[in-house]
Amino acid sequence: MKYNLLKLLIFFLASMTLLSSCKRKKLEEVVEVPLPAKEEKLVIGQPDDVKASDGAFSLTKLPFLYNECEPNIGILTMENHYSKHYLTYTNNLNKLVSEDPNLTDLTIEDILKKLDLNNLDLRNNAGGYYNHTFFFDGLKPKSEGKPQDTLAVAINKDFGSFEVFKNQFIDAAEKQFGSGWAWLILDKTGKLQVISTPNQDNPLMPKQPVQGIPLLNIDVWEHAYYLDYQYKRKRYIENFFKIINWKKVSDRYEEALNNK
Ligand code: MN3
Repeated sequence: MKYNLLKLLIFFLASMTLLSSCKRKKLEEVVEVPLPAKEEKLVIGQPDDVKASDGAFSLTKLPFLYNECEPNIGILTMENHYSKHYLTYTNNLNKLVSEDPNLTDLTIEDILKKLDLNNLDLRNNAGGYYNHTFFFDGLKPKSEGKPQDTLAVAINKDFGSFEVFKNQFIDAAEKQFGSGWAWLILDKTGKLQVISTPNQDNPLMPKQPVQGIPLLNIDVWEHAYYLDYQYKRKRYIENFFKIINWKKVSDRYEEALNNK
């Protein structure tokens, strides 16, 4: 009797041990993931360390660190956008300018205004340089929310209210098919308008449906938001309103009025 009880106890303990080792094995199989190789580790530098090639144009200084617009624009998106995409447009433009004597000493605005739209290399890279410089200059980690000065008055006058303007801007940016930009501009009649442009085109270029002086822009190429928002472009555009530098936009408006 005693012997049988001992046997039973041994059998029970052995079963438990076997069961728990099986469980452990199963668990190990499920959680085991390959560790990243050393070369896959991400290195994120500083915006000030990024330098364009020698030439007519340099990068605008990013007015904040890569992580400072989080969570509205993530650190990886900002780093890629500034140090890879923007840098490439700038270096390409410098090369094109160095090869074409007609472009020597022109401002970027003059290059765009005199552009031959059939010159796709210059159109894409001069556009890309201008649009990105303008975009990064207009960002601020903590936005004022909305303008408070003469621009605010003009927005109320031309759109009816800030909310109407905001909805129009979000709509234009969301509906721009494929890659492109949405803009707030001052048109030739002195009226504010919301427009969008495809690819790297912008409202300074010839033969645009609406030409005008840019005041605010948003990049809706997928590289500008896809890591953070995937297909939810509208969420990105809505959150963009949390990082607009309205003081900068107002300064641009005053300058545009003075230059008209
Ligand atoms: Mn871009």
